[in-house]
Amino acid sequence: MDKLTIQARPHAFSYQPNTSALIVIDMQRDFIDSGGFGESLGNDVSRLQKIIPAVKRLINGFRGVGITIIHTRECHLPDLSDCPDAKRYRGNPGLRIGDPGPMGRLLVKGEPGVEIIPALAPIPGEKVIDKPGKGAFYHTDLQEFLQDQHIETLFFAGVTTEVCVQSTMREANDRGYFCLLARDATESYFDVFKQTTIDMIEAQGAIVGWTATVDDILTSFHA
Ligand code: TIU
Repeated sequence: MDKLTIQARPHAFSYQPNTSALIVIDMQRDFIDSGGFGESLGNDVSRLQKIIPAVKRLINGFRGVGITIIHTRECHLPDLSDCPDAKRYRGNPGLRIGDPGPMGRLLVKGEPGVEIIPALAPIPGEKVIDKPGKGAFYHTDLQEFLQDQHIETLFFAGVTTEVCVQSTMREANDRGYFCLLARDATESYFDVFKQTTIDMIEAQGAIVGWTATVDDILTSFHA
């Protein structure tokens, strides 16, 4: 199969659709909706809601050409045995991971807050990875899944840019995957962190990976 090319930053990005996958990071109610984990940390969740249409367009585009789609959700076992104290007992939030909130226990598997928002819900056949860490490779079967599917290139979208998205891109980069982040399909609670993360990823000749807009990516399908 011929390679496709995206007008990406810091320079053009080539990939083969049949060895590519889109990873949509943590577009779950706990980060996007009011009353979840993100808001419990003092964040304005409306910032993240603004990217929903762009993420939807990206997912629909990948579905349209049959490229593998993976969704992740950050969550812990109900007994919190996979939530280290260093993660739970930090800062002074009103609620901690595992505490009951308006959408169930924060970041606990099976609770309503862990569900991916309905607008971006996975469809049958799309893989959903529950991850206890910020990176999606840590304590998950992501690496085995990608190897089984012969995936070489990963496209990224989701939240938050500098936390779970960047951690996962760095893990992927170290494992040898070509990585591209959809700049307008990711968001942070902090404007400066989003921009700085994108700058860091692209710097030094794509030290972590490439970035492009959703339009740039979708255009490459029909070149
Ligand atoms: N707090 C924050 O920015 N992010 C997280 O805690 N997790 C993810 O990024 N998914």
